[in-house]
Amino acid sequence: MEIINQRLIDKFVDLINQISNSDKVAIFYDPDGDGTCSVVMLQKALERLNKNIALISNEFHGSFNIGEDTVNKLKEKKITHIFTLDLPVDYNADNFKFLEDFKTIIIDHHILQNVNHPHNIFLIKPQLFTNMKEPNYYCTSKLVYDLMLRLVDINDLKWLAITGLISDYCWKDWDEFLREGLKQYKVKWKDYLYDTDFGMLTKLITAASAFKDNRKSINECKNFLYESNNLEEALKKCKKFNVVNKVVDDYILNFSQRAEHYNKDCLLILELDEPYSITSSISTAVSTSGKFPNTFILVAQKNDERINISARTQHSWDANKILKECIKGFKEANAGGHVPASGASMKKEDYQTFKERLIKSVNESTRLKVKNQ
Ligand SMILES: [Mn+2]
Repeated sequence: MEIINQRLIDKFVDLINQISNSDKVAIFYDPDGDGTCSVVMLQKALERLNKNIALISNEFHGSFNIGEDTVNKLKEKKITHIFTLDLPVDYNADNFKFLEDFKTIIIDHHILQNVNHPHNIFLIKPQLFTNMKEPNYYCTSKLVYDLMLRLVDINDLKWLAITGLISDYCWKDWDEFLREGLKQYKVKWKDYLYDTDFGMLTKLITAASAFKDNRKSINECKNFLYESNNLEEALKKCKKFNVVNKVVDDYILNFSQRAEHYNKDCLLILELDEPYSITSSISTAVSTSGKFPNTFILVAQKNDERINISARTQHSWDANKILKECIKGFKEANAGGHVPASGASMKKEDYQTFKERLIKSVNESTRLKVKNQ
């Protein structure tokens, strides 16, 4: 990976340096493994730079659609600067309008949608300053770590950058960084990094975010990470969230038996009804296990009156595109993500149609032709 736009990084550094003592910062982060590691690093880095953080919020998850209520709350708190982490803010151009009175810094690795944003918005994504072929592998935790390292010593937080990278499955582009990092922390290397101690921490963060408890558990988890000086301490504190993983593990172990098989195993669908939001934990683990290298994995879960979907494909299909096509015309439905990992949400009554469309669209003939496969 090479930096091809140093100017953008310099501008980022300037922007941070320009935050004054009287300014007030708000941070919005996606409460997943990558976003949670990012926010702890950013919070600590900004505190070390004596910046005044007035609000940290994880009210947006997976998407970012800010509205008047949140804007009013920010104004009441006299917020001047907003950071967003791991959230695709540029997907909705309305956000730019709502954010017009703030300086906003978007740190993210989702596909670029709206480059034409107003002057007060600063967008930093890997495709804007590196030559990476797959910029989505430069996840937000690694971005925050690398960027903030230019301003302040946060070498002691490297364990959080590693955890974020592993959590978002960004392994192949950061082999050297990960190998050296694990060695430094005396953690035994395993090719399947979810099986390392770092992998365990990603699972505990994901578990905390899975509780349907109004984000109480994920907030607690974020605070545990903040209070921890190293991986060991974090693992100890976060151990209590492991109860979710036992349920998840059972589904992973028995995935093939419990899933519905379609189109000569091109498509496997698992439908669940559990008190935790665990679709992406299951789909990620099943997809990265190596057991189904050429399968479109879909996990669907009922959540009140809606169905939440998580899809994984190991580059065999464009999951992002397929999900978007399958929800076309549905009211109050959304879909989005990356080529190998994507999610969707829709009303319960639309699920059957969605499923029929999906079965039609995932087959041998729609498989992506990707090099190095
Ligand atoms: Mn991410």
